[in-house]
Amino acid sequence: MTTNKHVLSWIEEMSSLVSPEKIVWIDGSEEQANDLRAQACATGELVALNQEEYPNCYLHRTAINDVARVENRTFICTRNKEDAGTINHWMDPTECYAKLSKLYKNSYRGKTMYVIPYSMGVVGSDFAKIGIELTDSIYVVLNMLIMTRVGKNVIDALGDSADFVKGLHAVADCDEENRYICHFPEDNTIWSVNSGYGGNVLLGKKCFALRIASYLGRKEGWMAEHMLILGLENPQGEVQYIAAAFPSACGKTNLAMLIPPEIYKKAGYKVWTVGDDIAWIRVGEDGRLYAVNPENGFFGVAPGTNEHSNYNALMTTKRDCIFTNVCHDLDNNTVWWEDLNDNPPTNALNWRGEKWDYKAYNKADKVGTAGAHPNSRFTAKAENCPCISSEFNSLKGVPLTAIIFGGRRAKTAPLVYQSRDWQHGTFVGSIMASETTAAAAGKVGVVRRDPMAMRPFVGYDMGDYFEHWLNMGKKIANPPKIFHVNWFRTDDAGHFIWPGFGDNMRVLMWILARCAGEVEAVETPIGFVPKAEDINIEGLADVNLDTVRDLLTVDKKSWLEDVENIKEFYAQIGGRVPAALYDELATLEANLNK
Ligand code: GTP
Ligand code: SPV
Ligand code: MN
Repeated sequence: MTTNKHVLSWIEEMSSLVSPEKIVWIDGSEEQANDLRAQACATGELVALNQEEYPNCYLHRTAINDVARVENRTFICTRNKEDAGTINHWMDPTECYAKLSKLYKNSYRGKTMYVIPYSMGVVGSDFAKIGIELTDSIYVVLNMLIMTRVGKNVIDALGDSADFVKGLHAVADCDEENRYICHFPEDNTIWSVNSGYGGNVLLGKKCFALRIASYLGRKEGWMAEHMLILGLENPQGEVQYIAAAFPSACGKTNLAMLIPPEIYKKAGYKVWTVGDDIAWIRVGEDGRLYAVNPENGFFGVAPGTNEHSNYNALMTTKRDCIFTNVCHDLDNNTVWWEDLNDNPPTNALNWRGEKWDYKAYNKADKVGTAGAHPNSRFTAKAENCPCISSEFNSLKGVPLTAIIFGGRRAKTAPLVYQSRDWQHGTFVGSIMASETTAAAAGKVGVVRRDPMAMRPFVGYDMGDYFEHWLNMGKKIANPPKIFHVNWFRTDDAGHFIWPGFGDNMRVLMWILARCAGEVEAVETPIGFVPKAEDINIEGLADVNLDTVRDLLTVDKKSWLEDVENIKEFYAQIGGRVPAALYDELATLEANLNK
């Protein structure tokens, strides 16, 4: 496949470590993919679904102890500990290579080593970066074929260059106690061992496109962010682009594919999806920010996806899709998950592969009783999405009008507010907080600070990351305006107050009106909040002006509690938090005490 000596000698070194029976290059062809699917079906690694209803769709179950990213086993291995920062787990690179080498040793014995050359970003674009992943898992190969651009043209684009990210993955024994997801940003290297779950093993995604890429972005003057990208088209056919960072399982895929409410649809508004998880962002010649989605597919949360909440995502999963850890309907050989519809299958296997009784479902113990795991996923091709943007394959990216941060907060954060400028916007991103979700192992529903939704994904010191945001601001002549949203405020009974999903478009419309200078706002201690009457609620049954007022309140007492928590968090990040952000924090506190 290649004569590139950097590639060949690295593969030789790795294969002498893991000792595969043979080595197979993945060429991106449909024949080869079909072959691998057949092999995986023969061993039970994949289950072929009802091919009439779900053409080219498959079901996979991971090990029961391996269903989400493992943040406490994720390491940034820089030579100096300080460069990884205090929020990341750190290991000395030499020590880490030695430790993991023992786990990799002969782990491919009797197995095939698959070599996956892939590009993050359109091959030939200035944004694009190349990786090669070595894996012992067909499931990983088939997912990478959907999530990235794979094939011979990638190897051709690499030529003789040594500039590629070296990824080594082994499911090995899938031993939880010896599971490691390690990044060596100074060596362009990722080592992942003892997991078979998405975010731990599809190395192009979080490992490369965020952790390694954020490190490269700082060095090279661009940004790698945990953001969706959408285009909002008005009835005149003009499209404005918005990027939004929400933590894992907090609504990126849903917002990226939203269907406008009837009032906007009728008027001719449309929403187009450029990306649902990751944005690579550069300053364009016109001084605006341009964003691309480096991925080629969606690795989306299945539960909650239905005809009403996210019709476009549901349609995207109807062909060429791999489902992971969902419920298997044995009567029809199809898939099911909680909130897909009100008809749970009566003859089914749950995500563990056990006979499942839907009547035993108990919201308080989803993992134990649900048909589908709360973090069960679909891997679907972007090109199969009904609302995929015509700019999806754009070489130069799309210009950003607005950046949105958002968290899952039952209280405190209002439905939407606008920052005063880039520096204040950076501050707003840096103080983001959200309740934890099933996307990562650990307790669910605990509020933690998650700056820019990047807490688990920054490949270096968090304070340096904030500084990089501020520095980027100085290079952008026409910066996007920065906002914060919260779809998840609850009433005293714990129900979400805002209808969310498609109706989030109502908030986007206010955001774009602000960017165009078309609407006034109310200045509050935290930033600009809409006048309640400026959020369009026409056609909403359960929301009136008072509800909106409620959603927009800024409660000084709970914000002052937040300020104390932010001080602790900044202190935890340590000495590299920029002084400008401490100034913003002091301003916030003073505003609240006024
Ligand atoms: P990752 O893929 O983990 O990065 O997640 P994501 O940010 O793309 O989240 P996704 O859109 O998949 O949504 C996760 C969960 O949040 C699903 O269960 C959704 O049903 C729910 N959700 C999404 N948007 C909304 C909303 O506007 N309101 C409410 N109440 N729930 C939402
Ligand atoms: C996330 O957790 O933010 C995801 C899924 O997008 S994973 O690929 O597992 O990271
Ligand atoms: Mn994500």
